[in-house]
Amino acid sequence: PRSGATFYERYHDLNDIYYWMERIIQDNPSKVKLILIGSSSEKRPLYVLKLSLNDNPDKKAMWIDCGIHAREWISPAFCLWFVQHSLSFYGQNQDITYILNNMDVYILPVLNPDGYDYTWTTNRMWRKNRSVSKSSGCIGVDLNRNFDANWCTEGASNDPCTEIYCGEFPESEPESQAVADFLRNHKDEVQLYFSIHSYSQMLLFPYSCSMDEAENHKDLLEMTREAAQKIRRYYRNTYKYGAGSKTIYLAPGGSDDWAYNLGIKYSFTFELQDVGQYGFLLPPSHISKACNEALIAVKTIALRVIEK
Ligand code: ING
Ligand code: ZN
Repeated sequence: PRSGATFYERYHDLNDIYYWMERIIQDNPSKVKLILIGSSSEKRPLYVLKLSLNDNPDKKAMWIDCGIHAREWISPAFCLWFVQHSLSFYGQNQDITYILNNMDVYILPVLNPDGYDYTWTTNRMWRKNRSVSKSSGCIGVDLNRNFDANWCTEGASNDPCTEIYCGEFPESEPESQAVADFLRNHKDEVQLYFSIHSYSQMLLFPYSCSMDEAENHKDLLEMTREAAQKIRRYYRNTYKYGAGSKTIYLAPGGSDDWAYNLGIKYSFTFELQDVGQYGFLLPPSHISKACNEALIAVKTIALRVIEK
């Protein structure tokens, strides 16, 4: 590692992330709980951390998932960064204190552990999960095309050998099914949903699965506009914002659209750094700035949602 870089300024393989989770719960037993929500197609555990820093009875919650796409390494790095920031600055930083006094946080650091491990051992540019298609022998479903939101229409493929394969049916994959089941069971509590990707520097919201406008489009647009403005002001970096289909591309079966249709009306997909210079291979020296940018965007939006 670069000399002076902390744990959070490096990328970590899957086993290190599992060890990190163990340590976080051991060191913070009253604040963090480990929840097993399912297992991957290669039978790795899917763990969610629940941060609950205040026992205010009628607290709502936010959800953050990272690592749905294997090669987007800055994404799991952000989930770790967020947990570290929350635990270190609760009671110190005004915004994170206010947010955690009003919301619990469910964090899934690696939604696609099989794919993530494969990018460390075999193919750095792998995107999908690692389930085997019986018909073709090809491997992997794009988990962000496998949710039940205009599933497998334009912007996804039914060819198992492509990068945007939608799977055999909605939630055919254990990873997407575990997330969907968890959110269905917690939908009265979870008000705010984030899915973290890279790259392209965008703050996106529904819909990506069609050109329709979300019912609260104006609200979502204003929240992302404010978040992008803060990133520009504090970190001198530019993030685009808007509905997915009009800002990035038409993409059915995504988790944020599905969560939105479930009733989580504040639902976002963030595309972190960069805009293509390094792309998925963002150097570790950029982790701190990339994560701080995303953090300010999460905080800005969470504060607005709490005010509603
Ligand atoms: N981008 C997302 C993708 O899955 C996206 C864009 C956002 C799709 C929201 C659907 C919903 O293609 C990356 N980089 O993966
Ligand atoms: Zn992605």
